[in-house]
Amino acid sequence: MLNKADEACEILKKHLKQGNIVRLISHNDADGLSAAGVVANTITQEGGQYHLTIIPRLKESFIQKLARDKYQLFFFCDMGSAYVEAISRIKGEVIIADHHQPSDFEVPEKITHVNPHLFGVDGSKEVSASGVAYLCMRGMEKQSLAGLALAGAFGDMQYYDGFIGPNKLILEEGLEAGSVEIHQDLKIASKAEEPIYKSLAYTFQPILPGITGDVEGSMAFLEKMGLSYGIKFADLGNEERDILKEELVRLNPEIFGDVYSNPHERPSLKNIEDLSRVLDACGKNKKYGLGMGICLGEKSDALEVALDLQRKYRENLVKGLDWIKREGSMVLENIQYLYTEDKLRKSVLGTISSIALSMETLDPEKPLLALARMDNMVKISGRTTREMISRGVDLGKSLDDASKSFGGTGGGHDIAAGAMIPYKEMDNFLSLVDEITSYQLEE
Ligand SMILES: [Mn+2]
Repeated sequence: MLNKADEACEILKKHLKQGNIVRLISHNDADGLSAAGVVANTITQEGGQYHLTIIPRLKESFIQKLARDKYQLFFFCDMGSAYVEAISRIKGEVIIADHHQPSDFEVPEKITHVNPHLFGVDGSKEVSASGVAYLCMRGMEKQSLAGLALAGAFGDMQYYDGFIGPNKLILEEGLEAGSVEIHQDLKIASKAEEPIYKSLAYTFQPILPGITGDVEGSMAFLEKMGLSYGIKFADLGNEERDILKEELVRLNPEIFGDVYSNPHERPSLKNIEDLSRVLDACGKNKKYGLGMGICLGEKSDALEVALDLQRKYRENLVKGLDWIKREGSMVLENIQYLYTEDKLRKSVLGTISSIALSMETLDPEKPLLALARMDNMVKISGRTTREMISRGVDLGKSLDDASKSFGGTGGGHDIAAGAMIPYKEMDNFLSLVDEITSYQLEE
């Protein structure tokens, strides 16, 4: 894979040398924004120019439009591997830096397809699109971008007891270059930014029972210890920190461990997981320009605006989790589902589904489909756990198969996938996914 990435690097260098504007297309989540950030930073540093579009998903119609454009180099991040056939109709040269399952279509010579799955590397665990993009820039010595590359890996939940595979290589290069540092600390969200009761309530990874997603629970926890909950973690004394650490570790030992930071970043973004969460909030709120501004280190009020956005987003998460706690899910034989037409709930549906499973607010042994009505269509986010995957569940496959049977589209990873189907087929769709899941569990 490194050789393929180097090929991509040579092609990019060639086009930059010729003064060509790079047509960059990427995905709207934390990984896609980080990937675009890695490529865009590189192009700028090398004195080149790019034209960037961030999109929620790649569509044939969009590729058709690109095929009429006169750029010499098209660069797809975090998407494209499943659309090689359509992309092959684009006139210029193409680089695809993706980590989703590729299609079988034979890749024509003008497309440089960099995807871990083509090289026996697991793209769902070992490297995300930002990492693949980083590997493509490696020939230009871009170790300063390793922190940004790892933010994407965090965003795609690839940190699981440490980084492995290419993610580990990126980490090591970042450590060596001083763009990434590791220290042992409490893994609390937005410690430098929020009062401590919010930091704790907004810590969704790892889960703190009774505190995560529960502002009042968090306040009560701190009061019991005699800690004032209104101040920031950074302003606690050493003794207070020790007491807090001890109590939190008792709730969940995973709360203390390796924390990754980028020493060159602004204070509220130094923690790489915090950076990935801010990007996630930008993506979920369709503020792609803002997210990119942060990746590019723009010195404007972008950061303040983004942090505000993140606050509102987190409030919505807490409200959404409260809704799940109150109402629970509808349970079928092998799966369970949530359904909503509420605008705020829709905006956080996929995320609160993941959290509700990991907090065991909902039964983690049943894959969860979260359905959001969009006029006469229904958008589905599917979530399950690593435990269920080891038992055979593959949501990417079941949502792909089931949605196609009812005139919809779908797909994704085994642990998290999505689909879009006509509203009138919703019940049929649910029973089919239920049935497919039962087969998956039997195999
Ligand atoms: Mn990704």
